[in-house]
Amino acid sequence: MHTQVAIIGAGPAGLLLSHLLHLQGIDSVVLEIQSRKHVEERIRAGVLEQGTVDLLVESGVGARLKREGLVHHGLELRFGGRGYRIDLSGLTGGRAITVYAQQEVIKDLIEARLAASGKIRFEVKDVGVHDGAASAPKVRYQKDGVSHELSCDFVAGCDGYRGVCRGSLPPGALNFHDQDYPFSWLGILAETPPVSPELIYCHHERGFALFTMRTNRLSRLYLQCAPDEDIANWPDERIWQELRVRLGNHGDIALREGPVLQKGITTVRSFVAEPMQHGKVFLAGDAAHIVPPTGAKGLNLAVADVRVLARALADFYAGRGTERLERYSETCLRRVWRVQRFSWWMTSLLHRFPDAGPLSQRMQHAELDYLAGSRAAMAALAENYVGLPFDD
Ligand code: FAS
Ligand code: PHB
Repeated sequence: MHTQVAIIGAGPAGLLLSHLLHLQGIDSVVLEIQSRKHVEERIRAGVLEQGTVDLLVESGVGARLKREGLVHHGLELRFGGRGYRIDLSGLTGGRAITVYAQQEVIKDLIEARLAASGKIRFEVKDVGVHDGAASAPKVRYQKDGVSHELSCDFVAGCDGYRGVCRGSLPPGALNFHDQDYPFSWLGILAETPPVSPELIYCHHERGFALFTMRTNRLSRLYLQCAPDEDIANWPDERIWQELRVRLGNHGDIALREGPVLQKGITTVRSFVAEPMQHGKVFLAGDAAHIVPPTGAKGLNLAVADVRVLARALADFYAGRGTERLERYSETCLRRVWRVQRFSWWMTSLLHRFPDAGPLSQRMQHAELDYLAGSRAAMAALAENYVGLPFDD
């Protein structure tokens, strides 16, 4: 079987790419190791940048997002016993973020692909990319015990951090930049109203905490924990107790407990693979880069990558040349490093570093104090948080 673009991975990067290519009349096949149910129920991101929302709406998959998404014009930083609101929209000429769960974006994209007879192969096995540098790459895979070979013009590696595409490239083809942070995030999804209508990022001597949500009845709550933490050490009541302590006792808000529907621990890492292309293989999203979740950027960066890749492939198939394809990596990496820097900065600002001495703790407080009192500093945070405008 032949297709123009073989897409590995049905996460936000792979599905949105397949959708954007379809709008340009370009054929693709999406190969996914998990089931449809699994990818539609997997709990991940929750915050969409302005540019991500605009692209989903403009490309025709944003109707439910517009109806059900929670638009936030601000967020709160909490430290030293009080809260400071960052007026995101006021500081960015009206741009905002939207709280809408990643799995809802996935459901909307799968629905749109299948309604347009899009080809998504779920529950495939042993996916392998071959001849990625040749003129006609091939992707081999197993489905229901049968071997398949998909020939294509291009391969889009949208298979996440633990996928196969990055590893399918010849040794030395890519350089890697990697940094693990000395902590992880323990996250829960709980059936309880959010403590506040906007996100609250807490810096506390016992560690970072984040109070976010999915809906007006579903809260998403995160605690900084040890990098090798065992979730078994965290019964629900200990999680609630620790959240309460880090939130602090402020008359205006109260954390109400509720049934914990899901809990898990996420690694906090910065990772970049350069370049993001080799031959006919193009990496996008978590397959090429991981950002610490503090800046809420992972999903949004995946969207930014496939927006660039879809335009470059559209140029190629429309006979407008290969210039955008040749500049794919350079174009994406400019945004990737800006977003890496912002995510590292938010992480450094708000977490407790186990080995930090009194001097760096004072510096951290001075930075928080400066931020809380400087419109210019708040504007820099706001501009990055709502999402930097797309370069092209
Ligand atoms: P994904 O990992 O989402 O998708 C890759 C797909 O490829 C998966 O479906 C996988 O099953 C499939 N795959 C893997 N190997 C394969 C193979 N060999 N063959 C076929 N398919 C294969 N980001 C934000 O922007 N905001 C947030 O609030 C936020 N919160 C997060 C919270 C958590 C707990 C986590 C873990 C991440 C969070 N992120 C957040 C980041 C996250 O959203 C990712 O950046 C996003 O899922 C990246 O999308 P993809 O690149 O499509 O990769
Ligand atoms: C989330 O809602 O899951 C979320 C929000 C903001 C972050 C990270 C995660 O920085």
